Amino acid sequence: MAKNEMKKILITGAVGQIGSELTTALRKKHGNDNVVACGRKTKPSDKLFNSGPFEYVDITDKDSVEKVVKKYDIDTVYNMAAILSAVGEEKPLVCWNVNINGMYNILEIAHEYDMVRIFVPSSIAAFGPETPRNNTPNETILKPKTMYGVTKVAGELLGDYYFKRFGVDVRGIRYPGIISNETFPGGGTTDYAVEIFYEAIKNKKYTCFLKKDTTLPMMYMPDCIKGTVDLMQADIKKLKHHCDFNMASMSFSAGELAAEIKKHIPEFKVDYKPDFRQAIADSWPESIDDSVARKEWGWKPSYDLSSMTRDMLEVLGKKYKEGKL
Ligand code: AKB
Repeated sequence: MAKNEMKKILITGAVGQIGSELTTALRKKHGNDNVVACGRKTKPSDKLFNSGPFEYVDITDKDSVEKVVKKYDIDTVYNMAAILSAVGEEKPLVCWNVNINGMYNILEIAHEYDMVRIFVPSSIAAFGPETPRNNTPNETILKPKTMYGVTKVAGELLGDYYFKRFGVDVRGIRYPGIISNETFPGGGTTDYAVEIFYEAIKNKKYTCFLKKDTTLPMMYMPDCIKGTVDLMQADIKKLKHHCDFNMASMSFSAGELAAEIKKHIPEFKVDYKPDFRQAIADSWPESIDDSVARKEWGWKPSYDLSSMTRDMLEVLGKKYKEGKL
């Protein structure tokens, strides 16, 4: 088999918001038995557990990763295990340990086992207050003020280093806030944009932890999964970048999202009580320029604010009626 073919895939952080849906998508594409889902502690959903192999792995413990890599003959890793921005400010050392030491273990194992490809997510958190806030370019000032952001910049550099120095094919995207309806996000600053939908459906009211006019780049999960899989399949000869692709689809303020939901649920009420996450959001861009991803691997999103909102309310509304929310 050519080194280019991904035949046995490991997903760390598979119980998390992106990891869980990525696991489903990759199992559909590559076959259930070829995609090993890993979590550290959290019990996987029945869907995740019953659809293919599941293992408990702590990425900060190299041996535990290596055991699973050997057991399944893994050649590709999507390293989705991470501590996000808000929890990262509460527990900066844990954030560094998981996001950097954990990632380092994955890269070392990839190098030792001559793996085909590794995915390492970055984030809009790699940017900081000195970065141009609108249409933020791919190449720009990276001086984040959160520990999460520091680990994202260091992670991009580490991934690029492993590519250049050891030839490990590491790829990564700077994710915006991801909106989804399957697994709840945990510990991020953009989480409000998911919570608001659940509360709109369940209680018709929501207290937002960011100010009404706070605008951030966001993306609907189907686009996030498509972009991630497309980058991993892109022809390496066309990639000039590796671990630091801007990827955009929509930007909106908390107030604009509330107004969009109100079009469907007119009685929905939102009030705003900003907490410590406001300062994190204020240090991030409002919109980003993803022309590099479009050019190098053909990135193109499908959802905007209105189509994402309609779909979120439809999916969650159905779950609510079935007593599953
Ligand atoms: C967070 O809010 O921390 C994440 C992110 C933008 O990386 N969703």
